[in-house]
Amino acid sequence: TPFASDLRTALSSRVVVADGAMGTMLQEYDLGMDDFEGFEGCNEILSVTRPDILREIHSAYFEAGSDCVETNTFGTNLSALGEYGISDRIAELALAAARVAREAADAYATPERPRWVLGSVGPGTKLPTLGHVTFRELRDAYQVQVGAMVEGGIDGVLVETAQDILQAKAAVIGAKRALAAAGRDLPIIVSVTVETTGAMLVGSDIGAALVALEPLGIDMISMNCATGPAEMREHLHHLADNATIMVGCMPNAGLPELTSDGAHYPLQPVQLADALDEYTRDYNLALVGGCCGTTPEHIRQVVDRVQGRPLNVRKVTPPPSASSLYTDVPFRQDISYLAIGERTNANGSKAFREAMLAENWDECVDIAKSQSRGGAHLLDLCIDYVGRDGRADMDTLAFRLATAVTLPIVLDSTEPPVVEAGLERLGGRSVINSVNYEDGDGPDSRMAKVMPMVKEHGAAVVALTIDEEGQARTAEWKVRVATRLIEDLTGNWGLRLGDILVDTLTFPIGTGQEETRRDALETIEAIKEIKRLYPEVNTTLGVSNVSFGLAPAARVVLNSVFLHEAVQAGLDSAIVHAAKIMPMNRIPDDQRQVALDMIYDRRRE
Ligand code: HCS
Repeated sequence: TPFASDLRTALSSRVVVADGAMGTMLQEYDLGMDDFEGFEGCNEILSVTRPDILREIHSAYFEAGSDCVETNTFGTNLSALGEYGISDRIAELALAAARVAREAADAYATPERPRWVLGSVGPGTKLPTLGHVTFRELRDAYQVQVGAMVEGGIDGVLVETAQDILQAKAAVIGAKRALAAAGRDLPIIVSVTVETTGAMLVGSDIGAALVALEPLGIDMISMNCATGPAEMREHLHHLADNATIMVGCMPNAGLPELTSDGAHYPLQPVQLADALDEYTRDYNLALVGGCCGTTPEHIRQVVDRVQGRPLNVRKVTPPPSASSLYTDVPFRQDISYLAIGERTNANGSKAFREAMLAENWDECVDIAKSQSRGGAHLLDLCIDYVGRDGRADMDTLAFRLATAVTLPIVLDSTEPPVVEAGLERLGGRSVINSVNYEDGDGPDSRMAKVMPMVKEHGAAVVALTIDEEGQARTAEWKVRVATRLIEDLTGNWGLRLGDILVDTLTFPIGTGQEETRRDALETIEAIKEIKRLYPEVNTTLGVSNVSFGLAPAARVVLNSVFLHEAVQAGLDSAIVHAAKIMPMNRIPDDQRQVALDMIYDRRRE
């Protein structure tokens, strides 16, 4: 039936219309200090003191034809209630608000015309990316809020007005934990706010937000607040072309104009309806509604134009990508390879290690920035160093790098708590380096500890060809472990093939040791075979290891030639010092020949 009572089913088949504003509607009422229990301006209090007003607003939207209304819980969170010193009332106020909305919805619902309640989850006033609040505090408070709203009868969760991707992640993860605890599977929508600058408050473009949020396992990405529909158009276009999940839009009634008696929203109901009519067609929007300045009259006109319109199937195949706070970076580059900067590594770079040990964080950030200038697309960050507090070092550096560099981060650590510290600081989509079977895949293995974090935070992974027997040395062994990893990560952990970067490992071939001299060759053969078996999987490699032990100039040549050969064989990305990779036409023929003979084990004794 076209009016199935399940919200998720409805959203996937036809245009669902939400309500308009709550906050600006409340401003129209003449409310006194008593209504706010003395907490002047704290709209959330009204859920217990003036449920009659909320009922009136919800009813007005249902009368106008809304399929769903939002709970009065935009500020029922840690920081917004915290401003009034009442953050201990999150559950109480969220529950009360959800009950009022539920009752209103039930009063209008009929078998033919279900009405739903979306639990509004606002951003609060403190942004984790800027260090105002920790990820964990936020996540846990959001869990409390969503848990109470579920108890109050919501049909879906709407994380809205997201200004910081990391805050939105905390909200989604908190919501998922609450839903799991309640044994419920409700749709989760994340609606981001893009300012007139074209970016979210912390500087993220819409692509960065999509790449980071979609893998969390949400149902829809939407946009709301800050602007009217006109300014949202190009961003909606991007979402329509790149989101594999549903897309929604709830604009303000235009850009607010400041007048002597407060903000005035200029967009007329028919203009909002015109825009949303066009956007639902062009971008196949599943949910539309209004934000600040919109009224039941706006919604009435939107309902008349788009409500119930069937959705087309949007078939998109966006490239698997990582993102920084600012922008997204596909794992597969059109030309050449994806360069993962290797210098921000306490084991691989002396300069970085010394800066870290001296806790000269500015210097660490400078090294990261120089990688960025040198041509890296992603940044490998490894702070593991015996005797240091890895969690603390990762916490410090990931926090700084999140805003200081525009490159997505590869969190490189053998310690699950270190990986977690990084994930809790990075708003973008990170890559975890690595998972492998060094200690097997049992319940106490690192694999079993890291993968739940990868899943919960929506990260991608480097899958390293190491098993219980050690580091895979032959092509056959490398392919065997890669296959096991790929099948495990997709089958048991639900990763997409494109979110796996298989690292086939390579050993130094110039040390004169008999047992490693064929290593580059075996690696190249393994890459070819893995790409043949799994064309969608990405491959990566720590290239510089191949030349370990040689003189610096020879290392540059061997690394560059080996990288070139590996890319020819199908290598998608490499962990390298990008600025020190030479193009083939700049390497003298005789030197290149020596390198090729080493790589393909054609050395004369
Ligand atoms: N649903 C909220 C959003 C504020 S940005 C409201 O007040 O309408």
